Amino acid sequence: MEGDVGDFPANVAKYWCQRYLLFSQFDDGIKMDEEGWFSVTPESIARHHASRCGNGTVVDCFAGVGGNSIQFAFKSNHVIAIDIDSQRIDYAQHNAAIYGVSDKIDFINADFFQIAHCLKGDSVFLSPPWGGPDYAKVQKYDMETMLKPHTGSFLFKIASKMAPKVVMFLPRNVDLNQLAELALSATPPWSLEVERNFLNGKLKAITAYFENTAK
Ligand code: MGP
Ligand code: SAH
Repeated sequence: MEGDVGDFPANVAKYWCQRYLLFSQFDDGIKMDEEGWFSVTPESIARHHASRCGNGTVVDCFAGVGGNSIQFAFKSNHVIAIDIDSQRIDYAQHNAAIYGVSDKIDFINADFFQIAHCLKGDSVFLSPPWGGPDYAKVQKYDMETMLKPHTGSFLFKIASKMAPKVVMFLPRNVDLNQLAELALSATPPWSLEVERNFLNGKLKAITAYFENTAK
């Protein structure tokens, strides 16, 4: 994707201006689409997620254009990247090749919820659609009504059967009480650590790390 900020629609231009924060190798031919632009995890935050997920198998359930999967591939032995959108998972594979890590990743074009029962890993990473950039218009983001395509509690329930560690990347205005409720909903309760992710001094998002400490 080449050009000048004026070549992009206003809703994408804001993200194009931040392109090197999203992908430091952007100019090597990174491919994006509109949802990719507003959803991709900035590279330094994705690198941090990867450092926290360890070197075992990581399942990236909503891979998008690959921002997180690429960084997981640098740190872990095996990454499973899933996306329901066939063009976006193709872009993820293309982008991973630019970073030289596509051989570490299995790319699956599927509805995560249809295949979740077949998947196991050491960590499960969830960065689902938040309902678009309008997520920031409400004071408190409600995971039970605003996350797509399913509620936060449904997501956690499915993911917690796949691995002893579940990591959720969520809006900066998410209701923290709801995160505590998720951790307490497991039997026995899982531990929860909530992290605020800043980029150049600006709060971008929140990451919740849930762990089954009984295992
Ligand atoms: P943002 O709030 O749209 O951007 O998203 P920014 O630059 O903080 O906007 P500002 O106008 O408040 O300054 C911040 C970050 O959240 C993005 O870079 C993405 O990493 C992430 N993000 C945003 N959305 C809408 C989604 C989403 O729907 N899903 C996921 N997984 N991540 C998102
Ligand atoms: N972390 C990613 C961005 C994820 S955006 C990155 O850094 O690039 C959320 C993604 O979830 C979108 O690409 C969307 O196509 C995908 N998605 C939505 N519903 C899905 C489902 N049921 N199964 C798998 N992927 C889904």
